[in-house]
Amino acid sequence: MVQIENPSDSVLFSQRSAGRLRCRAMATVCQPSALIDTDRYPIAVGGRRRDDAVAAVRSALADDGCAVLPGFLSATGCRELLAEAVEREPLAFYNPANEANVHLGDADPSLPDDHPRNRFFSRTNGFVRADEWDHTTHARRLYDWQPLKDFLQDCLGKDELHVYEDPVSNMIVNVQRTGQEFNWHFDTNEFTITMLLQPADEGGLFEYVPDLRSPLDENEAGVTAVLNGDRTNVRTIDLRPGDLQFFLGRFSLHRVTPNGGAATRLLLIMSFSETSGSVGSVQRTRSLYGKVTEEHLAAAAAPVRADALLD
Ligand SMILES: O=C(O)CCC(=O)C(=O)O
Repeated sequence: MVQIENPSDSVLFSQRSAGRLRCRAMATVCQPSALIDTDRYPIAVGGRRRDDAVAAVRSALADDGCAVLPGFLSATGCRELLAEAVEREPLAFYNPANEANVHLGDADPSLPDDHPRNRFFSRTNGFVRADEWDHTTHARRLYDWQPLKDFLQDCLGKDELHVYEDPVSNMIVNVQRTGQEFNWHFDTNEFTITMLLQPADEGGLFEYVPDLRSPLDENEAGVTAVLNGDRTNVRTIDLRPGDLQFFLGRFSLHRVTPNGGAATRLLLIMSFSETSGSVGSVQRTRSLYGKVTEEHLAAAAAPVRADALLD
C-alpha cells in the first residue's frame, strides 16, 4: 500500500510486488521522508538522534572508511525502492568482456604483466543506468531530496555536497544474479552511498580493504598483495535490506563476492560530489554502463579531478 502524505503530489507511477507487475494507475507517491525510518533517523529535523547518527558515521568513516546505518529505510522505503529496482533489473547492462582490472580500465602494455593494471578478474555484475529512473520514481525523488543531501553532507563532514551530474551513472542499481560477482576495484568518487534492496541468499558479500591507496600513492605492492589473496586487512560486511552504507571507495579497494544463492542481489547506489559539474570518464562510463552522452565527451576535453590517481 502506498503511503499518502501529500495529496497534491500526484504522479503516474508503476507498482510491482515481488517482481510481478500489479498495476499502472494514477496514484500518489509518498513523500521521500516516508521512505526513511524517521523514528530511528529523524534526518529532516535537528536534535540528538540526528546528531548521534552523524557522529556515529563520522567516527566509523574515520576509523576504516566505511559506515553503516542499519534499517535506515522504512518498510515502505524497502518495498517501493525494491519494486522499482525489480522492474528495471532486466534493463541492466552487462559488459561482454566479463573481466576488469582494479581501475575498471584498460591494460597498459608498457607495464609488467603482473602490474595491477594488467591483472584482470571476473566482473560479471550489471548496472541499471541512472537514466532508467525518471523524476517520478521514489528513488529519484529520494536522491533529489534536500534533507537527505544535508544529512549526508553532515555525515561526510563536507562543506558542500552536490548531486553527481553524470546522467548515466549518478543513481544506479548494481545487479548480481546467481553466480555473478564484482571484482576488486577502486571507485572514481571519493565516497559512495548505497542502500541494499535485496541481499543474496548466499555470498554476495561486500569486502573492502580500508585506505589501501592515498591521493599521492597508488600502493601497487599493497594492491598486488590483496589480488594475490592476502586477506590480512580484508573486512566483510553482511548488509541487510534497508541499510544505508557510506563508503570511501576511491581509497579502499573493494569487491562483492559471487552470489551463491537463487535471489538476485540488488543494491541502490547514489553518488554525490564535492564539486559541481563532474562526470565519469568516457572509457569507464562506456565500459560499466554501455553508453556515454555529450556531457561525457565535453568533460573529456576539460576533466575535473581532485587528484591524479588512476580511475
Ligand atoms: O554492490 C555493492 O555493494 C558495491 C558496489 C560497488 O562496489 C561499486 O559500485 O563500486
